[in-house]
Amino acid sequence: MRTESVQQERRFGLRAAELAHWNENGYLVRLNVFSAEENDVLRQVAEDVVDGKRPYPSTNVNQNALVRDGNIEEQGIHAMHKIHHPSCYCPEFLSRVRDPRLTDPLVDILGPDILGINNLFIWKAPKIGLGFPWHQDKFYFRNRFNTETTVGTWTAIDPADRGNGCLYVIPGSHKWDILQHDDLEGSQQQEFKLARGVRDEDGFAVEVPPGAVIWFHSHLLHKSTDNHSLRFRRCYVSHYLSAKAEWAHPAAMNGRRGQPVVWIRGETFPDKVHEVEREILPVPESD
Ligand SMILES: O=C(O)CCC(=O)C(=O)O
Repeated sequence: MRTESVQQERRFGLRAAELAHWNENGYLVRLNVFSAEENDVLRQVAEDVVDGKRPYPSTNVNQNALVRDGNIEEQGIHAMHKIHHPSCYCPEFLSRVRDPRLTDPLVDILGPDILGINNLFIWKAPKIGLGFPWHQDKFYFRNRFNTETTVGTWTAIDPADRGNGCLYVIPGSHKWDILQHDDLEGSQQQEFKLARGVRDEDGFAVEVPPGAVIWFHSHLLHKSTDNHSLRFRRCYVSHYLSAKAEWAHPAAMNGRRGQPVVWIRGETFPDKVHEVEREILPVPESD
């Protein structure tokens, strides 16, 4: 379906040096992409969801595993891990997920026709916020889509550093195959498995100020560490797919209700992933 008849002007596309960095390393950082005021809007909406001031599917509101498992008592955002798919339920997140400052660079990597396949606002609470083990996003996304790469974007809401659990990457690992991923023991969010054989000493800490964005390839090995500081480490993550990608299998298409695919820009194609949401979704009555 043709959604936009005119070629969208791109102010924020990748410069040659950035594309070269992407091709060599599999990730890219830009500073000052979003202002403190803009990020504060997202932070406030996310807090309103946690405080029950916004309708939101309760299944998409996930507590920190230590709180969830009864090991620690915390309230409000101190008890939180993430809200899932906020762009489906909150207009402020829908406009952020489509913001050209996030998506113009994607056109140079994925082409002009782009879908959103996952997004999450993450709180890493002071002292108890848990890290994510080494993983490659494609280990998960390949169960849903056939495509060379999806692209993740990671926006810092707070300063992210080694103390509060910033992102670590292994530069160049986007050229590697997808590794085996093994289950982890102990209290963690149980969303991610650990990529086998990865060495911590190969990781590079991507410390960034608020408003910075990291774009990353779906083969790129990345992780984050626990928050040992007294500060929050919040971020907003959104993942994108070319609209020329195909469903991995019919069940992936049929299972999309829990994992909505959102139109971002450009066209969709009837024989590809084209079952997309364009508007804010209703929150089920039971919530
Ligand atoms: O924000 C983090 O700490 C890690 C996020 C991450 O690894 C992911 O979304 O794939």
